[in-house]
Amino acid sequence: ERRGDHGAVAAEQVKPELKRPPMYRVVLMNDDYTPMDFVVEVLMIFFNMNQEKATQVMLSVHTQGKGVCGVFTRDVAETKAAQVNQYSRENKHPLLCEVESV
Ligand code: TYC
Repeated sequence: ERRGDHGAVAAEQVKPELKRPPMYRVVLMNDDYTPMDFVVEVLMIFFNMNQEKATQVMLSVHTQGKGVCGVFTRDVAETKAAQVNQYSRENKHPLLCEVESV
């Protein structure tokens, strides 16, 4: 059966199965107070980066003002951003993580 073709009869009423869901960027915002080491730790814990990659991304956010931590489906992006913000508040840092659509 052809992809997205749910049979000849229904073919014109039924949408094809959409393979690519909308994607969302998880971005980290710079601030003047969160320690660099904490940001690196966050990137390693929540975005599975190694220390070298996490350091690169942290420094890019530090100099550019914001930076992309990863691109995910909506639920995953929202969950990661919420986890980062909760972890930052628990540790009394103002680090802000946001979600934006790609
Ligand atoms: N600007 C912070 C400092 O100088 C470091 C920092 C980097 C903070 C990235 C937030 O998303 C951030 N300590």
